Amino acid sequence: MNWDALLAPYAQAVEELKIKLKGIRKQFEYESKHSPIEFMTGRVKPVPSILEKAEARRIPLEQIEELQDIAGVRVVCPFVDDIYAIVKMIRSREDLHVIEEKDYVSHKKESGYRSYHMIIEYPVETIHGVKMVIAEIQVRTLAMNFWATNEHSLNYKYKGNIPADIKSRLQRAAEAAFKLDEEMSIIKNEVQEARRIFHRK
Ligand code: 0O2
Repeated sequence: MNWDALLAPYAQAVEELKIKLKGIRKQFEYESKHSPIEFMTGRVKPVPSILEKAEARRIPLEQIEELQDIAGVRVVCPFVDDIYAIVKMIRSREDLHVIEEKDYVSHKKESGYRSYHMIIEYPVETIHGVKMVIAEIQVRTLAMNFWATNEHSLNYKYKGNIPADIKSRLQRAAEAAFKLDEEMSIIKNEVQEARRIFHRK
């Protein structure tokens, strides 16, 4: 398998999507409005993780492109409302097509995971013409991201079998993150104004 050739359009999609999302953030800044984007990251799934996921899902190598998160972009927002603002913006874009949405913000996963996932189809121009690439956009708050990043590391460390005591602490941490998002939403206007004053300095 020529992984470099296979993954090249995915890498290009990730870079282009990151630039476009940065564009949204900049526009909000120019208009000195609250930006719903705190930061974003993107990655192409490493080959060993692709192989692991394909094996777990019994996807043969020739159909590897069925995996929907080979290209992944993550948008991290200050507040919960911002997630839905971003989702709306992504839905209305003409340079991509949303094919599936998973709202783990309103319906958290059993693990305690919260995030909004959008599976999109994105056209990448190649030397052979347009290639439609499937990518996953994850939209979450800073608090959700903090929780998910730590849980992901623990899952990696314990190879998916996190001990029960740590699991229950993670459940409590997920509840605390939820509460934090709720409290911050209530004082959102105050925080936004403080941020604007700070940036004007
Ligand atoms: P990595 O290392 O982030 O690439 P499904 O069949 O719908 O249940 P699917 O198709 O994997 O599952 O999609 P889903 O649920 O949208 O999850 C895909 C990605 O979401 C994961 O990618 C994680 O990034 C994130 N995610 C989902 N559930 C959890 C969770 O419980 N904890 C954390 N920390 N992240 C989660 P990968 O491939 O697992 O990993």
